[in-house]
Amino acid sequence: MNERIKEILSWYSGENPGTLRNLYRILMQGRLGGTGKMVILPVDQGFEHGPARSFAPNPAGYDPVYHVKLAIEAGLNAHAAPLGSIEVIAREYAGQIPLILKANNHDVLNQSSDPIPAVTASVEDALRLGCSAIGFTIYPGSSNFKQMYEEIRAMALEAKRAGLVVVIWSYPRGSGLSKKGETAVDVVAYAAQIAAQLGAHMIKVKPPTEHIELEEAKKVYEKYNIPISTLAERVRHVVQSAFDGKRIVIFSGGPAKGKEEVLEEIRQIKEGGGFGSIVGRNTFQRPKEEALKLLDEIISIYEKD
Ligand code: FBP
Repeated sequence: MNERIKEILSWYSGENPGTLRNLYRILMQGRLGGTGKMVILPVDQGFEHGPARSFAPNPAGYDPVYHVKLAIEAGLNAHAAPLGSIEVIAREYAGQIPLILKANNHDVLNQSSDPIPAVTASVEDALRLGCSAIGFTIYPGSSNFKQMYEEIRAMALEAKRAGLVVVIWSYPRGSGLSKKGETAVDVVAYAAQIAAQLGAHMIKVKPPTEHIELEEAKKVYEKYNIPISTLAERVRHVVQSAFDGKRIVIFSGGPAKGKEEVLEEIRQIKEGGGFGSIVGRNTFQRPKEEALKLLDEIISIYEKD
């Protein structure tokens, strides 16, 4: 094991060998294996946004098999999906790429200003399907935060006992925040801290903007001159907010956008010390060859020393 992977695993030394092995698998898989960086393909958007919104731009994506093949061919570190999709692919692709079972999900058929996902899969499902990790979304800022935090507390305990990795999608949202506030730098940093304190091994957040949502926080950012003017600086601050970089923090891709815009964002995430990306729509909504090419360029950015 190289020094960087040893260092990362040392931050999790309280965990059992099963969890460390699964984390190691994710860190060692694919083209970024051994670098301490990672790129993951998440495909839960069919559930989260609806099938046509997610897959009409590239209809091959209606089939869960398409995504796991894309993740393997591109040399990614892991693939995340809800229960039904994992059940379709788990047997045929067993052992070929670490799977993250998305264990709660939300849909847009009942739009509440205080969203809360439903628990849609269990630790037992993850073990039965040979997954390395469970994935769980929390919405800090929703008035239902208490239920989500308590659900992940219970599921994380069970997952850790079973030797799985816990990945938290920490997405600020709800009546406590303005729309702009969902990606404000102070709020995203706070969301990373909350996920770390809830026991996440890996944390997924959205790239933060320069906006500061909370008045009390604003005073502190100004007083201490916390640099937040470039995305790289903001990424650095978010990573620092997750135990001074001792938790793996990765950044999501967001709605489909131009290639140059995606690549520039990745360069900044890399420069800011982000551990990698979890990119869904920007890859699977492109035709396969184009997606493979983009993923190749994304990986090349993370690969550079
Ligand atoms: P994308 O790269 O497509 O944004 O995927 C990352 C992700 O976290 C998905 O797992 C999830 O479905 C989606 O973002 C949620 O997006 P939104 O917050 O816009 O509903």
